[in-house]
Amino acid sequence: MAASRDEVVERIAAFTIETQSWGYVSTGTRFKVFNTPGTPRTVHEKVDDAALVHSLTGVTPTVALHIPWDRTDYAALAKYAAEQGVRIGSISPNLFQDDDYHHGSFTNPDPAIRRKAVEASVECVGIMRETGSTQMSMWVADGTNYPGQGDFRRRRHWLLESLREVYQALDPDMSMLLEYKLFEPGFYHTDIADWGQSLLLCQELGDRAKVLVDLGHHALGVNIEHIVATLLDRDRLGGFDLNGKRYADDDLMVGSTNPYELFLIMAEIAAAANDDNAVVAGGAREVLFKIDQCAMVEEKLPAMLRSVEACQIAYAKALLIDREALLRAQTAGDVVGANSIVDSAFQTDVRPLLARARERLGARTDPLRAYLDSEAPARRAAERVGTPAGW
Ligand code: LRH
Ligand code: MN
Ligand code: MN
Repeated sequence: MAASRDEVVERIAAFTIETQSWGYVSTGTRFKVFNTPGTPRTVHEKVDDAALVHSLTGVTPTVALHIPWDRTDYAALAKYAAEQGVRIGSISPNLFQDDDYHHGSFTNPDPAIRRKAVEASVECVGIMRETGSTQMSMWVADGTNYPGQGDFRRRRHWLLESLREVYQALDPDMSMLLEYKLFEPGFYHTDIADWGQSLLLCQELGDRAKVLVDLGHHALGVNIEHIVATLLDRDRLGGFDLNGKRYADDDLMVGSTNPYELFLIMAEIAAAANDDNAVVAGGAREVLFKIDQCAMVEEKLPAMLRSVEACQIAYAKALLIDREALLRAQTAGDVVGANSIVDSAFQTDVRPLLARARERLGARTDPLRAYLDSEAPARRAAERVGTPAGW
């Protein structure tokens, strides 16, 4: 049976999504960064925007930070966030923006640079303690552009050694989510190129190291839902960086061009959450759903609201798949029937269910409309004069 409408409402109300500080500022492309009025100038204003999104949607209680983009007095920021009604979520060390990382961070041939990268990451563990964060979201930007530029196995040993030191610095209630990326900034190879590379490293690190799946970090045509199912089955799915992909790491609004893919990914989550045999204890419930999108020409707050809704729509539709009928069709070899069952859940308009979930949460039934009709856009634009914060 599919979940009843009431169950869907309940589960959508309980389904939380993390927004990210860099999604509230102007990021753009390498050709031009366009600003929009009301862009935050400080990390506190980024938190204000995250809090506004949470008050409108009721489902985004945490905001992810990147260090040093968000360098500040962290204990004070955590207190400030709590006063605004949100918490600090995952923390990411930036191992890519210093000149020292010209030839890599954890895999740099220079041991002093590797040490610097480890120390920058261990500093993030301290920030996690100060802010109450329990998840380190780790992306290693290392890679090469040309054959011969680096020694794969030597680099792998350095990578593992560095990651191990950071992992061991985590408190017992903290976890490391290890992201992979097919290309960029390295175009010949990246040191953690795919889920297999990431999984192997996680297995070598320990149980609290899990794979983070960024929806934009795959080649076109890769079946991401199959990767998700496999990781769920091994209890190694740490979470998602959610965004929309047309070509690669486009960081567009979630589900904007590929809503079916997002739905099929959520279908794996919904199925695993229902099926104790498929998930090692607690697995599905611990998955982090983090938005990782960048504003190129779009207004950031509306874009974030669209993305949150896209996640909710995909999850609600996934919950509507009639699992028993699907199992019967699969068992009977009814290919078209099985596919129709999945598709008919996707075709359902779940927006009325989302509105009911928001009512239950005391949020706005149409968050985007409520934001656009409020005084917030004009107030933010009037108050936030001066230089906007960078990433
Ligand atoms: C890398 C990435 C990673 C970073 C973020 C800014 O492409 O997806 O998650 O932390 O972008
Ligand atoms: Mn990412
Ligand atoms: Mn990315």
